[in-house]
Amino acid sequence: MQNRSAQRRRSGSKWITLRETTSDNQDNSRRQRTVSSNSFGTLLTVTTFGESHGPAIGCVVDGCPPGLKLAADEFRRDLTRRATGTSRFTSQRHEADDVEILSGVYEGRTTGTPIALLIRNTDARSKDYAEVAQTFRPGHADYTYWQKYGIRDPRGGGRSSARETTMRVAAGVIAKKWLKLKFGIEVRGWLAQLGPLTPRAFDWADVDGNPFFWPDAAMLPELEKYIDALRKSGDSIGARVNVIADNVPVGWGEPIYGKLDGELAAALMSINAVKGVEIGAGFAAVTQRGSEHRDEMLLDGFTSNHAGGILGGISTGQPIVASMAVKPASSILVPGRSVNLAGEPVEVRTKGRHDPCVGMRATPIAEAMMALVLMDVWLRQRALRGRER
Ligand code: EPS
Repeated sequence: MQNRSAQRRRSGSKWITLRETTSDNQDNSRRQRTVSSNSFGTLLTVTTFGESHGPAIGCVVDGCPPGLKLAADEFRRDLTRRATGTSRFTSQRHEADDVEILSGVYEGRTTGTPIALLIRNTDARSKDYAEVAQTFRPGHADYTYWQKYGIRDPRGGGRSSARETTMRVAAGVIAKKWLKLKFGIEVRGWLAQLGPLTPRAFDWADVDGNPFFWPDAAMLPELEKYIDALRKSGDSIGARVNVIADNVPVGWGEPIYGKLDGELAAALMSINAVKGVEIGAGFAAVTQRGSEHRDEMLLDGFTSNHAGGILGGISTGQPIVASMAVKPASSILVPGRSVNLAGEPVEVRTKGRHDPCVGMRATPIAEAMMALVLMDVWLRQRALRGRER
């Protein structure tokens, strides 16, 4: 068996340690008892599967109570909001994103058994990834997947692709519907910052009327110009997405280790490219005084919502407010230094159909994750208190 530092010395590179001999790989597979993390949730669990360029992607939603009306065409709206190719400002991959309900629904209603959803990939162009297969895109999960598993599907980023988020959105449609019907809960998001640009006005009516989810329609020409120039330069940009849930009853979420804010942060942070999450005032709390940050309580309610609707990990009855930072995508045309599989220095330029701002498509994904967390904590609240609310 080869010793890793000896291999490093031989390849002359600190990056190449895992493409080892066959006997090493066999040894690794015995040693690594990895726990898969393709599922989340406690009483409402979601498991996603599939790769960006595989035949299909899918999910299993388990724990949805019986009796909810559900039809395949109900997934259309949110999947289209998230999809690529719906404007010139996103990746030009054109997926049909047609949902097939494979199980868990009978005569148009959920049965309480696992709901399996499938979407076939119809527009993968794997030849774009021939070069990527031999290198690590700087800033991409190419490198860590390869080191972790010793093998990776490089086509379209494989499992690490934003394509996976399609199934989060599909699962989220079920949770959003349930929460709305049962409690009137509305989960909505918007793009709160695109690179240096922030909205100067806010109107919910504007948010769904443009491909940016931007709440200030008067600024759209500015955004379009910005993204057009960015795309021309071959670069990408980060973004901030805000998401809010209205009408969440007081008392949901667990204390201590199962805090609602902790679960939300984990769920949002699990979205591809998310590098930061804030709840309520978030990092602004660092410079606030207690007298400013606290939300005073009057007979008719709280005077403010710096807590983001959560105190002690439990919902206050105020809107739940979260915000996330989405990094600029690493698949860009601007050349960057990296190494190839042989441990040699290379210059990487990523060709293909990529997003200049992945954050632009993240609003429906953030909504879905928040809805799934809320439905899960409600199921736990019902189990704890033995009643609907
Ligand atoms: C993605 C790269 C592109 C995007 C893809 C996410 O994939 P491809 O090169 O195969 O076109 O189009 O986004 C989707 C397909 C989607 O449905 O979101 C990436 O590297 O994450």
